[in-house]
Amino acid sequence: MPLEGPARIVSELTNRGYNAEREAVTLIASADDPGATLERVVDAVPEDALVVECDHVRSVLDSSRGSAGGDADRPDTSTSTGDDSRNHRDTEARSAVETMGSDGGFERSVDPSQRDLEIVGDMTGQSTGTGEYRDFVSVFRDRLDRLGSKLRGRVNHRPATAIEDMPGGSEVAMVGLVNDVRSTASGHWLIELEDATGTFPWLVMKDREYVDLVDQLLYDEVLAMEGTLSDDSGIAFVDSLYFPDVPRTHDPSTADRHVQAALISDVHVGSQEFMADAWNRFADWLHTEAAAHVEYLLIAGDMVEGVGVYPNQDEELDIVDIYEQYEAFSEHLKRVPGDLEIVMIPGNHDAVRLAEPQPGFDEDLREIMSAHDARIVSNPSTVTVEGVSVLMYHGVSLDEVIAELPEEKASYDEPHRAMYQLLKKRHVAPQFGGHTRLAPEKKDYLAIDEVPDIFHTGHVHKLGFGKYHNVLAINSGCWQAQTDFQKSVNIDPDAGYAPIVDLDTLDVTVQKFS
Ligand code: D5M
Ligand code: FE
Ligand code: ZN
Repeated sequence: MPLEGPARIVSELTNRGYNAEREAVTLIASADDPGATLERVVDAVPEDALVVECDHVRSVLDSSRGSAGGDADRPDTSTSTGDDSRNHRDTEARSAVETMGSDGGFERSVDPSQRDLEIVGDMTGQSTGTGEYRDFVSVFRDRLDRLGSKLRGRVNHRPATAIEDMPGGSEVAMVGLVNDVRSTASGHWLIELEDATGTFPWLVMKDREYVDLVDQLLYDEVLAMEGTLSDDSGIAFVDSLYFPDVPRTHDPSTADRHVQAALISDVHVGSQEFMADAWNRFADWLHTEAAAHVEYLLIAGDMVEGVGVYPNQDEELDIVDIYEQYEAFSEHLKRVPGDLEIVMIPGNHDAVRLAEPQPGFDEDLREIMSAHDARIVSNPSTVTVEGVSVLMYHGVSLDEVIAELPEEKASYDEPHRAMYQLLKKRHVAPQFGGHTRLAPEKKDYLAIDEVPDIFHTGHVHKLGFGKYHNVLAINSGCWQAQTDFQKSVNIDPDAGYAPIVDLDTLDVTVQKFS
């Protein structure tokens, strides 16, 4: 039986952390049902064993030969908990299906009953914005309320107007939005904070340790400052500065079983630069045994190239009709295994409003993209996958963070560092009025209320990942080769990679298809 050949058994054992004696592998391979035998051997080896020995295999084979009625597949309920026996049966069912593959081809077999996917923060259909000025007021007020609440316990804050009335020399603190950042003639920094009552100026002296943080500020982010009032109470000298931030003690949740998610973005179907070959290799790989544990596919926006997104973009279009682009995307999506759970959010090239938050696609587009019952949610959205919360955001604000912040804090080569800044500011798109367009809404859907376990973005077409206060930040690269624009500004995209996350450990491996 080619599928149960020794190489496959060795790799299966290695995946579970075991080395094996050669003869042990041969014994498993020559058993009646190698898949089931392997499962039983793994159950039977002592907990502290690192090597599967032939004695372990022999004792399993002997005991199944002796079992009444030949019901060797039944888990030993005397030693297994309810959950274990369920896993046991599922894996056996899986090996049974695998052996049915023709010509030695691998056939995926997953158990949907083990799946656990919950959409938490989808704002599709919730948009309340009328586009009027007062909606901008409410969205910023909501931001200050919600992100401010993460800071108010840390400082003894007062409203801006109350600070003005306090005696000179008082110790004061305030929580507010960054309204302005200016350097003074003498090289100090003046930061104007705004709250619901008004604004107050804070001075960061050039020789204070906080001066480095001034470089990292973005307009409209929420901060707390502590300091000392000047003699005339007209300004406060900053002693401390706080970001809403992610607590260093954040303890991420992980899945209870070995299951993986592929995180991708920026497919750009319809562009002449869309890399169909790389995509097909990726889709084919998902059908192989190496991807047997990949049960989720998360796509963080820019499904298609779109039309009229950038000047002269039409010169590089392969498909000029937007609906035809989505039809082609859907065909490409059909190539991935039908048993994957797929979640998609839109990006700036997609056919939804550009202002963020972007609701999920409308009915017409959902119908076109109905392949595999993908879940289509807003940008941003949070999805909980087997207990692991994933904040998905396309990433347009990253351009701004990279442009505004010093190179070592945020760059295209290390996009995950720019993501750290968003986590620190607890907001996916703090700065309003630049690249990022903000939709006026009653609620600020872009604030990061709950700390995610994984933060997934795309947009900058660069692959990068790392951990910030234990949160895994991944920017997932793209499936579009370098465009003329990118050539002109020296953006060298990471195209044709798929980062794969182990949801049980939050470890990342990168698969290359280009
Ligand atoms: O953008 C991919 C990356 O390239 C992102 O960092 C923006 C940048 N980009 C690409 N084309 C342009 C133009 N024409 N102007 C400015 N910036 C651009 P994406 O939107 O995902 O294609
Ligand atoms: Fe893109
Ligand atoms: Zn984009």
